[in-house]
Amino acid sequence: MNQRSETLNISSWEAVIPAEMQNRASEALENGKILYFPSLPFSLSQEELLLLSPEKTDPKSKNISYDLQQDRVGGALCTEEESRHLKTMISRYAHQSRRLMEALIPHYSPYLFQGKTSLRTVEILGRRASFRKDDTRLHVDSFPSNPVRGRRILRMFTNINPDGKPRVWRAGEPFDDVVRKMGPRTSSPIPGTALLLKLLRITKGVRTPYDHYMLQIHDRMKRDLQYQKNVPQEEIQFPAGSSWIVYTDQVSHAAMSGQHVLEQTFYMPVNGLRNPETAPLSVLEQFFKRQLV
Ligand SMILES: O=C(O)CCC(=O)C(=O)O
Ligand SMILES: [Fe+2]
Repeated sequence: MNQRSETLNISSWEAVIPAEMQNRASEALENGKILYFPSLPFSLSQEELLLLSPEKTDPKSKNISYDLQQDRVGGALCTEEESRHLKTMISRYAHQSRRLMEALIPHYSPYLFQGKTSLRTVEILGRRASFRKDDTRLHVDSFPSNPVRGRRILRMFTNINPDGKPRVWRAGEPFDDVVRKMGPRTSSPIPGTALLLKLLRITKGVRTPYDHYMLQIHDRMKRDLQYQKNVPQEEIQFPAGSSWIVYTDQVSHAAMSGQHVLEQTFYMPVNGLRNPETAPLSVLEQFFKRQLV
């Protein structure tokens, strides 16, 4: 589809995937490409289709989220019956995306930790957000309250738009280039801060120097409007019925428009990768010449 993606023609969540394709998938992903499945739709029942409405998302949240571990839905404004359908739909996506991830890269299976699943029904275009939460600006993922301690953020998306509307992204420069530009603009962590943030429950766990630098890079990218405009970039359209997988901590991305996707987050420890050298942790440790977790 373009330079920044690798297309895989898999059209079933239960597909048996040949070894050649498994290797292509892990290599592309770890080298910072978006794995693109042009025809991998997620089917919805009549009741589930009715849930695709932004009014059912609590205005205080960006999206409806589901925690498979606890079997709990958050951020929804629904009747009891709607909640039941909502849970059925999102948990089905959680299971299908896990199943596909494991078939696609069996090497990852023992390491993959399944994070939140989300249903995103609010149109991106025109949505208001502070610069830090504004995902229409190019960024690599890093979240203030959610330290990952070096683990990778791997996300799977499916465009479930019932009107055939694409989700439109921009993809920016390779991670090495991001670090070369933004690394020198970061400041060092202040000793004691990470512990304080944890004690005040601002972070869910201690923020490592890795989390600190990733968050600074995320913020510095989003804050710099010249960078946003001038950095090499490419528009990517994900049509309704397509799916894609990407290491969002490594691939500079921005979501420009679109409505209705399902998303599954996985966390991957660096030692579970086929090539740990490609991890943002390795790149940053080399850049700062120190251990960061
Ligand atoms: O909702 C989207 O299409 C992507 C937003 C984003 O930046 C992300 O999920 O990391
Ligand atoms: Fe993101």
